Amino acid sequence: MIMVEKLSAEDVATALSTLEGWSAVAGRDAIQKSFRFKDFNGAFGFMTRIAMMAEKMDHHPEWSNVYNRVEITLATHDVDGVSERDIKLAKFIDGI
Ligand code: H2B
Repeated sequence: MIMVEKLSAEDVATALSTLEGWSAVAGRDAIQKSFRFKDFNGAFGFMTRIAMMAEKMDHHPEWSNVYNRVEITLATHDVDGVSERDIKLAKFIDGI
């Protein structure tokens, strides 16, 4: 199994400064971002692309969808915090 390390609060802050629109979740070691699309099709197409990458990475988002909105929280459950996997997935998501 590939080991993954929990990022320190300082490392998370540094990583967040390289990302657009992601912020730390209050009261929890995780990062979040909200997305809005034209309609449900736009939102679900976006989610489908993330789902395929999540399976490939074996790293999955916590998310919810209401019509054209998608709320995403990223955390690494194995370390109970944020790891490089979350930053990598956040960058992929922003590239869609
Ligand atoms: N996703 C996330 N976000 N964090 C994890 O720790 C995690 C995961 N672990 N997806 C993976 C699956 C693990 O449960 C499986 C068994 O590899």
